[in-house]
Amino acid sequence: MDPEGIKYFNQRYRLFSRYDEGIELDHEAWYSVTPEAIAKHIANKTAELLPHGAVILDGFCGAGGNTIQFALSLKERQLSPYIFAIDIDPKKIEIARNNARVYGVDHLIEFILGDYFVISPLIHVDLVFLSPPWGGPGYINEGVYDIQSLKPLGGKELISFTMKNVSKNIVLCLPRNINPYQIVQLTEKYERVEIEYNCMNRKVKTITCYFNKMIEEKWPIKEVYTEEDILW
Ligand code: MGP
Ligand code: SAH
Repeated sequence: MDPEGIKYFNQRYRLFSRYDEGIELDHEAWYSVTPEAIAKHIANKTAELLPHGAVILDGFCGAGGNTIQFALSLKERQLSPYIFAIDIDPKKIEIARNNARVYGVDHLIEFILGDYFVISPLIHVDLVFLSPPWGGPGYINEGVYDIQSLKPLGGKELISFTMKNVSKNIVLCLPRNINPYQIVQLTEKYERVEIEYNCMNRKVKTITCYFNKMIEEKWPIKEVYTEEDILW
């Protein structure tokens, strides 16, 4: 195994606590899967805002790190959800289905092999979750990550497509080295976004953005930030 591979393998129980029970990952999944604690946090936080029978779409499901936690969290709350998980890669659909089986939630998820941009407008959803490819593990070498480096479409196109054709209630996973002002620029007039830094062992791992109805309302908005305030 190459050193980069060893780095991810050493974190295997952080990715999936039930790793030893038959979890499968492929090359891309090793470096893209959302660590379980972060995926669980996102799922628990959004579950509080979703109605009974909510429809959730994971547009880029990968190995299932997030999909599985959505299923577990909504099941725990007896919300009888409908969960759709799309990936364009047949291998990912195979391993995500296997991993969901390990966690006992495969029967709660409809896995769809296909292109997010083709399938998503066909589903009426309450929440769309997006964790697209960032362009490989070298994303961190960009210095400040440009939101337009997201694949297969830049962040602006991804979010405008989703808001127009799928839902405005979006949760988006982004690299920790992104310029937050680029996130704010994704919103249109009267739209809002909550930007959350997800830390593990005192280190920021990822950034999660909650748009519109997915914003936790318990924190009153006290200040309006300008571009100069949040540029670093
Ligand atoms: P990382 O920076 O590659 O790992 O990814 P780490 O362990 O923080 O590296 P270190 O050397 O700085 O310690 C951090 C997290 O980002 C991963 O656990 C994934 O959850 C997420 N991630 C990384 N990549 C390359 C992607 C990606 O392409 N897409 C998505 N959706 N998530 C990714
Ligand atoms: N959140 C996932 C990781 C997602 S990685 C987890 O925790 O496991 C990003 C995924 O997007 C990859 O599996 C890749 O195959 C998929 N992908 C890339 N382009 C896509 C497209 N157009 N439609 C659907 N999935 C796509």
